[in-house]
Amino acid sequence: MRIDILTLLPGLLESPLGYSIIKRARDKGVVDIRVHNVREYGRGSYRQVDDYAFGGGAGMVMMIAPVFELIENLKAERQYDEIIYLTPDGERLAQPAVNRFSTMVNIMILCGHYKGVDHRIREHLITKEISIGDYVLSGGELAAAVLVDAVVRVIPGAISDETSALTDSFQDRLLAPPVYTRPEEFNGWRVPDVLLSGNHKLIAEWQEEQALIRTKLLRPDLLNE
Ligand code: 6GU
Repeated sequence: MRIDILTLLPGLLESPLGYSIIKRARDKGVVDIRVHNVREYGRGSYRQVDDYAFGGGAGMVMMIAPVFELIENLKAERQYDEIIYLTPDGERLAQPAVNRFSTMVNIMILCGHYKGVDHRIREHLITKEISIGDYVLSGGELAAAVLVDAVVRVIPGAISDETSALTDSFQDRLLAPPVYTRPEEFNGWRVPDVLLSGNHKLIAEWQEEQALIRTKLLRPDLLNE
């Protein structure tokens, strides 16, 4: 899978995409992530990428031409399954969309900044608008890191233990059960006996029950979807 990310702040993205599962997936060739600096397509000797909003109001708007040119250059090289714009007024991201993105061949992600991008980009080039939650970030970069992390970890081959991503919270619409490791007792706090029993059927039943209890308690909304 190939992911092209378009941003005004490439530095903000490179670090979060350089560790752990994403780094290993990139090193293995499971995913090819390219970060493109929109400023390289900026106008004039100052490489201008933003301008005042028509109609007034505070805040700058990302200009149409630099973003258009970069997107068109990329589209000339390959076909994109989805061109995603990250914006707080997009569709709220959840696991089903993440799983769908993970099956795609090429996706492009545009990070919004300032007051956002000229709306004509959204009308004519963007195929999907995504938000990562009901709060406002300074730009789409951290949202892009969240989206890419979520997508890459479910690509087959990204995680060595292939069942691991499937046992994540949300994959079965349930929160994950609690987990423990050694020692069996710490400060008098014991690991639940069933997990030490060696009875795999009993353990699986306990984990399923815990997942259901925790979902009912913490996220009852997930059970009514
Ligand atoms: Cl995708 N972008 C920004 N700027 N803020 C957000 C967001 C995205 N998702 C939630 N808040």
